[in-house]
Amino acid sequence: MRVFSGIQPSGAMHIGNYLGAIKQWVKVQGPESFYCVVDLHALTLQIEPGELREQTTDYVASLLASGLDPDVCTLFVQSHVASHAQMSWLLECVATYGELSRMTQFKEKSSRQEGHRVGLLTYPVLMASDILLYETAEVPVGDDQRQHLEVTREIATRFNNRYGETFVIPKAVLPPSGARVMDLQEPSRKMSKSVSSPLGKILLTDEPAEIEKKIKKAVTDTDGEVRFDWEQKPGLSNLLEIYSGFSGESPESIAARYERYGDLKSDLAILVVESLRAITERYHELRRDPAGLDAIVSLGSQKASAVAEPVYLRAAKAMGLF
Ligand code: ATP
Ligand code: LTN
Repeated sequence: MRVFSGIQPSGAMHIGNYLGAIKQWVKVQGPESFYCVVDLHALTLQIEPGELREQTTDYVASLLASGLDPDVCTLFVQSHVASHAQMSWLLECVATYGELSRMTQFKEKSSRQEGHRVGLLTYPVLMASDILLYETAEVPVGDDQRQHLEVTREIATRFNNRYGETFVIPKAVLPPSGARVMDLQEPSRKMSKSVSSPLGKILLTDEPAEIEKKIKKAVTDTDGEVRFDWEQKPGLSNLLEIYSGFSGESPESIAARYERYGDLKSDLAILVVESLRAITERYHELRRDPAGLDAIVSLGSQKASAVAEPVYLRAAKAMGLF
């Protein structure tokens, strides 16, 4: 089964990224899995060149530390494979302005930024290109990417109808728990690299004391009953969801074991610290060997190009190029 997914190297990785996406990537990885650090996507928001370069390597290290095995799957960097940008132009001439301007992420991010970049609008087309180039069947992502997957399917279907069968129609695959981890301070919105405050998100690289502090200070409610109920108790339900994401137990059965918020928070802090400990240690080890990381992504780009280029050429020919 061909699998593709990507993550932007902008801002440090948080447990929403881990539970919503990376944990599934690791679980389903195999010779047909392609995972990509999407540095071209990171250019849609303000980022210093040096920071982008540094974070791209950080992300490669974090993904390996989380359990991706370069001997099993293909891990690479988007800008190293030219077909992504090339395919994106072709698909910009298939996607419509209307469908792109209706995207929730575009509306949110463009309203926060004066003089926002055109890339913010065309972002889902580049994402569709990423996915379609690999004849992808399944895309493991968090809930916030569902809408982008729908547009990908529409663009692919429109292309196939207009120019002949060219693309496989992919589908999103969401994890059973942790598909939408919320901000610890504002549980009405998702934990986000670019929007959440430091207290609102737990980073993969946070020290144990910081993790404990953030969980302790997480916003809950005052009625005191431990119950899984997103409507009435979004803050507490988020903590139960995180617990479930790390332990595999259902949020309801976790809730049944606790009478007090404080006890739940203490145990959750221990669970998160323990779950992230091995990842953090491995990350620091890998980060000390930048040449080793370069070698991994360089091989990854070669493997990715070999799959993506023929698909790009097929699409270009179908449209009348060459
Ligand atoms: P930003 O909010 O700044 O756009 P992000 O935190 O959403 O960034 P991405 O690189 O865009 O991070 O996302 C990488 C993967 O992590 C995607 O599959 C996305 O669905 C998933 N993801 C991101 N945030 C969450 C979250 N809060 N809960 C679950 N999954 C998430
Ligand atoms: N838009 C995604 C990142 C992304 C992606 C992809 C995810 C870019 N290309 C292809 C899955 C498949 C996000 O998480 N913000």
